[in-house]
Amino acid sequence: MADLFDVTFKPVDGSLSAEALLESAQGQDVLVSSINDKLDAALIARLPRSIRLIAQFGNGYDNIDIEAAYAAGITVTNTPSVLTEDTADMAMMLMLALPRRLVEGAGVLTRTGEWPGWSPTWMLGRRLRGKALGIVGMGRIGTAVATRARTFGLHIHYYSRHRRPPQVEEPLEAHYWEDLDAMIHEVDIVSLHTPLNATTRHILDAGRLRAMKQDAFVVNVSRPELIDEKALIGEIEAGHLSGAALDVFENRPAVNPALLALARSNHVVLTAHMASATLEARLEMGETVIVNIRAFIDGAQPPHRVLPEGKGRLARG
Ligand code: 8YV
Repeated sequence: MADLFDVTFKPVDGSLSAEALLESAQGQDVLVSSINDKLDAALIARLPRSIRLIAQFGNGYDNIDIEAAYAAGITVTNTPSVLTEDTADMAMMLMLALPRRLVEGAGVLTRTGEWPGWSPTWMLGRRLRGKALGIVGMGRIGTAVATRARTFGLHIHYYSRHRRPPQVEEPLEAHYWEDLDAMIHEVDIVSLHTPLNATTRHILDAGRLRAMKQDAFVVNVSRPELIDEKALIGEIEAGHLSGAALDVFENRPAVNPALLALARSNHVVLTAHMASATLEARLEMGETVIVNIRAFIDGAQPPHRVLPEGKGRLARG
């Protein structure tokens, strides 16, 4: 970026306060944001007029009020595709880690050092093969997860706004559910791969969590707000759900102490928002940001423009 543009980098590899962000945006044409930057309507209204493009470094863009940016004539772009495979790997890893007691088993050697030695009943987990996986959101990442899961012998079920064509469904032998509630009853694992917006916030609410099978579990590498986290904790504590494997949690970077306690008692596996954290993904995300900026500056339609719901691909801000 520094070779191509006149760039001001933020001093730290973390979050900026709203004031610091606004200050750093002074005199700039483009703002490169990430999930940590809360660009809500109030902040967008205060951005300097010079900002014409918000180039998100990330696939998800729920930190940005897309409607407000559009109304202000600011183009928004994201970096889809380049983190699909890594994110799907992480979902698969979490899906295996919980029933096969990976964290607990590794901890015996590295944390407690108290290994009694092998026995027939030592560290019994649950088999993944043959279980039913319910995928919520069968977009790029959901489909990549389904492809992996099928290879592991899981039966693929999915709920999505739109049914996928036979070319997608048939190789996966995927069963489409029009009704999420109906799917929830039937599956052993629910994995979330849908963007966060007003309709998907708490898509796994208390009622749906309660409706899941008793020994089912939840995987989330998407956004924490898709799950009613308090209800999830309550259901696991009450033994109504066998657990959860989560890469994301509400009120990040803090973690609810009750969730940590469940992780310590091995009902929950927690990783720290690292599903797309590979060097390759980060480099490709950066390259995608650059491509979006270059196209925009050259007066072309950036390839990964994000538009508000209902606005056509060719609509311009
Ligand atoms: C990113 C993510 O690392 O791209 C996304 O949607 O959740 C992450 O994996 C992060 O959002 C960077 O902005």
